[in-house]
Amino acid sequence: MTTFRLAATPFEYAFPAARTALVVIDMQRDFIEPGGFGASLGNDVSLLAPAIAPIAALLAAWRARAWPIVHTREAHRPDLADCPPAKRLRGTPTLRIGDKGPMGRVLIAGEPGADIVPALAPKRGEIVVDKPGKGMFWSTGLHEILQARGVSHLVFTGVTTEVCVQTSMREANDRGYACLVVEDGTESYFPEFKAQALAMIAAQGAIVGWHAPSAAILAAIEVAGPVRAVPA
Ligand code: C5J
Repeated sequence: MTTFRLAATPFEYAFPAARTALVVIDMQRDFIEPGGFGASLGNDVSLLAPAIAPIAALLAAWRARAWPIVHTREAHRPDLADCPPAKRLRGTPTLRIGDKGPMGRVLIAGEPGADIVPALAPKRGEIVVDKPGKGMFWSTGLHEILQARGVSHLVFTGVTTEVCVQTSMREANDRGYACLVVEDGTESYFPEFKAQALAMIAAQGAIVGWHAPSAAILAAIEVAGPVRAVPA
């Protein structure tokens, strides 16, 4: 199997073709568009949009090679049985999880706001996981799905860097995956938190994992990688 190599922080990242999943965390309307959960917490949601184009480019590359892709959504059951009061009642948002807003009930599976933004909509055959927590392994069965497909490496994108991306990456690192986060494929409502999360991840000899720009990943796979045509 081909192994791809790229310059990353804090040192070279090597990943095997086909055993590396692209993970897109929570690129949902509720976080990215006005009127959703992110806005209800007082955030400037426009800060997340720059991640969309780099993620779209990586999705195209992964799809062209038929490599595994995971999309997550932070989304709860309509009866909120999987939303602990400690989560729902925290803070003073203008809309709480489950409340009705301009994009339907906030962070509820099946509601328009819980959908992934159209530019990054999942395609048939891609793994889509609704997660009730910030991390992608809590109460999802995703580890078993990835193990069954032989996935050993994860390339992370999505929002927000220091919340659901970092939590998921730490959970993945503990489960034995070698993880890289894409610098321009992740954003935060707080640019300084994004910078700090990236620094924490790579510190101490990649204690959680690596980070690199999307261009470095695309260059590595386009130079070395065979492209397989995949029927739509
Ligand atoms: C947050 C997320 N920030 N997807 N969720 O509550 O990062």
